[in-house]
Amino acid sequence: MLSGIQPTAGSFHLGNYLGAVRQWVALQETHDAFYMVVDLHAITIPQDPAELRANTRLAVAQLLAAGLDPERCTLFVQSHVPEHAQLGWVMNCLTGFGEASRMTQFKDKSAKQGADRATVGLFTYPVLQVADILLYQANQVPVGEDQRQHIELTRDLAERFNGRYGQTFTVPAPYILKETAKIFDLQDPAVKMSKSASTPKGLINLLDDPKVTAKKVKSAVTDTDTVIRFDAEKKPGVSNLLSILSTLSGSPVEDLERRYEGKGYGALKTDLAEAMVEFVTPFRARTQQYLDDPETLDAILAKGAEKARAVAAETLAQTYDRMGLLPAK
Ligand code: AQP
Repeated sequence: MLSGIQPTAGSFHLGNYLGAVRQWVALQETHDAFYMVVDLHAITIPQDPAELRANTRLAVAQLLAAGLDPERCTLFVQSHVPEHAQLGWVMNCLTGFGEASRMTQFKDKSAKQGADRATVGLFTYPVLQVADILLYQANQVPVGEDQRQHIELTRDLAERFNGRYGQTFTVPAPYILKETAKIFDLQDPAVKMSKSASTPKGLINLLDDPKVTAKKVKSAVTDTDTVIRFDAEKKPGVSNLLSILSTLSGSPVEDLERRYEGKGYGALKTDLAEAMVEFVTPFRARTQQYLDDPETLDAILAKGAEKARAVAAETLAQTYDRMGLLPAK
């Protein structure tokens, strides 16, 4: 099991948590799990150095606050394991230019950057992601729906390498839960909640003041109908709220539909706002506790990098060997 998250926005948003991090926490109990803060992906767009450093620590603190346990998983920072960049280069040499050009996340992100400002790093970041996954021989990758195409690319490249040089890499599958595969913007439920595309009112940042979060939930866009029913096509706003409440409360969507029969959207929003406040209040406090203890944080990361490197170095050495790169004596 392998997954990663960017340290770019400061606070994680609700989409990051429900789409990915929540699954990471559950899966550490049953799988040999590697989770990382992907700072090398973050630098595909310009970053302020001091901010990047602070946000990397903040991302680690949030992962711990969400429930990752360094005794149960390997938690590390991507740049602490140089094999990512090294296998990334190998994968670049295996990827077709046209193949990389078809990645929709690159198209979206480069459009936001402006064609002249998008870097080669941004163009090849899906290929670095391939290396991230293959280094750990991951069977499954818990991510949101927006990452599905990158897992497909990973599968293609793993099979290509194995076909050309002999069985080397495990071919991974995406691990995407239907209910939380895509959390939508609260103001525009046609688009995914995203740190760069959402309006501030449509984006729930987990570290925001809980009062702000409650207000955003209460002003979420719904529709002119009054029935609380899950219908992603006809009632995207209400369906999004139902998915979020269902996951946070553990009640299936059908139970929620029954519970709100004959009630208005106000009741649903009030309960969801309450559930959100209940979730973010201790999350914020725990994050702050980890931030207040940088030595412990650094010790966790040092141990994580050591464990990750042991696995990554073995995969890289085998890859180089299969390809005929002369070993250093
Ligand atoms: N709206 C979402 N619904 C479900 N899952 C989501 N993820 C992101 N948005 C949603 C999942 O979160 C994980 C980490 O993604 P990331 O490192 O790309 O984080 P991000 O850059 O903060 O995500 P954004 O907001 O989507 O960034 P931009 O605006 O740059 O595109 C991944 O598993 C992702 O699927």
